[in-house]
Amino acid sequence: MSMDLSKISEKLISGDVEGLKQLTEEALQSDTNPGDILNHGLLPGMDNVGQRWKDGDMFMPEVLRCAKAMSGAMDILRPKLAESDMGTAGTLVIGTVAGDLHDIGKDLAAMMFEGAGYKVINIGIDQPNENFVKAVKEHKPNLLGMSALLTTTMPRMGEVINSLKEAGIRDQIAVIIGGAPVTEDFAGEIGADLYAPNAGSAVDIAKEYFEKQKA
Ligand code: B1M
Repeated sequence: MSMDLSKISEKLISGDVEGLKQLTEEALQSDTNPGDILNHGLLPGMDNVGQRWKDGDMFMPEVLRCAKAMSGAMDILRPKLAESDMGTAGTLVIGTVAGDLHDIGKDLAAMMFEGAGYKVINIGIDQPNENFVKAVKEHKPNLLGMSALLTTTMPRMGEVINSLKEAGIRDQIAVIIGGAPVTEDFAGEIGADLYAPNAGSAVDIAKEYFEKQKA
């Protein structure tokens, strides 16, 4: 019998790393769909954490612990999601731009894409502009994702886009950007194709974009 997935959300919100791993295993053993565990257990839990953070009801060490719990559960889910996948939706190269060490939102976005069937190449934090270009050349994704949490590092996103143009590969990919200080207007200014206000919407925004391209 499928598990009540609010238990997963609650365990995540409590930042119980080992408890969440155990519960995730139990959910899989009880034949709960891995996509449901992600979409109806982990992600609502993480959304709740984000909201509590914004409201000042949760502090940074707790947020980090919740992110660690999420990551532990994802390590268990990842292979199952890949098995249950509806085929590869595409390939995403994603990273946090140079000078920026924030990775929680970027990793959430990566997980969302992974959960939606994308092959995800997460190149990490503090990535020099040329590493994005190198990764695009190497992995030939259809989507490049960049995250920035600092107003001082946001300009790196535009620089990466310019480097892609210089390398003659800008037209081969769609660029999606996100991060707390990033806005739709900024995305337009730097010539990004897509802006996602949160990790949850990023996949839908990309899907809609690719569907429009096909039509
Ligand atoms: Co930093 N930090 N931080 N920090 N930090 C902020 C961003 C800040 C707003 C805090 C503040 O002053 N109020 C501020 C930036 C101010 C500004 O630039 N305007 C700030 C600062 C100043 C700094 C330092 C400079 C502090 C210092 O050392 N004096 C320093 C910089 C280090 C560096 O990067 N070079 C620093 C360091 C750190 C830690 C290392 C301690 C830690 C990061 C740990 C980590 O990421 N592993 C940290 C944290 C945790 C934060 C806050 C508190 C939380 C960020 C977070 O993870 N939020 C943050 C304050 C805040 O945001 N309220 C703050 C939760 C996460 C889920 O949200 O990343 O926004 P977020 O992601 C969202 C969306 O933006 C979106 O989806 C997610 C939600 O679903 N999204 C995408 C993000 N990327 C996306 C990509 C996409 C799509 C959607 O597609 C590609």
